[in-house]
Amino acid sequence: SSFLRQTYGQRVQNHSNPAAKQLLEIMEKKKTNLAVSVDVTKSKEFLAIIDAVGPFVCLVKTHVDIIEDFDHSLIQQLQDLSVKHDFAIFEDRKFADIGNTVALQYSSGVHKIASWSHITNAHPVPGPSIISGLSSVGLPLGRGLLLLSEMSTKGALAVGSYTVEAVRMARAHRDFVIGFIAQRTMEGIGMQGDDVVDNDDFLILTPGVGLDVKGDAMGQQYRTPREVILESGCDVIIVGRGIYGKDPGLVEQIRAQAKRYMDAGWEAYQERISS
Ligand code: 5FU
Repeated sequence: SSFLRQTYGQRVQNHSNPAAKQLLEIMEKKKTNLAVSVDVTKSKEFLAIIDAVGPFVCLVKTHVDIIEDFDHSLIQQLQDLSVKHDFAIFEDRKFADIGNTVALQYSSGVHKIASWSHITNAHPVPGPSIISGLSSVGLPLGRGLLLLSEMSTKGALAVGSYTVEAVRMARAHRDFVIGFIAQRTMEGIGMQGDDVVDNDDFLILTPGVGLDVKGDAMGQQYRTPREVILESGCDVIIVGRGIYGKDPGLVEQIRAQAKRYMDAGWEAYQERISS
């Protein structure tokens, strides 16, 4: 029995991590599997986009280190919007260092990511110690971690046995690792023998989603919500420039695009659970 045919609401009970539960509850309640990636460099634009897409998203994904006029009032405003619109926050930090260093990068510095981001992510390249380091900070705060087991870019090295080992690392740390950044379901990956049951309901959050173009000039590759959710078994579509890319100043256009992606993602999900 696969988790792919369970509803987001049914899957809440498969998780003990508070961030995973929160995300699934929001998805079920708001009927959206859309996450918006807000990669702009000015606070004002950042907040305006988030306020515009808020009603349509389960999650807002940030790269807080690209904001030029960052200060902590921005975090307060982001948190206020997350309460106003009921979405979770995911700082796409892609930690990749030794445990001691990532624990400091996660808790401290200018951004103090662990204090406000419900979910963050890490490259599995250093091995399991990156999970121990991050969980020493994040687990007591109820945070969740995604491992990058695959990437959306042309020529990505996260394939084959690297992906399999990433899944094995996650299985050994189910309290803190809630899922993956990946391009397809990780269900069954790395299981040995036909008699072993895969009891791990990981969340798959998937970037590289676009309805109008196939890629950008820097190696990004886009697939449609239908390919991602229905054909590949992912759970959340992450969309950036497809939503705010045309004119980040035009709130009505951004809202229309967010609605368009939300509808496409939800339709693909409904087809999946009823198949
Ligand atoms: F891990 C990954 C990945 O494999 N591909 C990605 O594109 C992360 N991303 C992020 O998703 C990337 O850093 C951007 O923030 C976002 C995609 O933005 P786009 O504008 O939809 O291409």
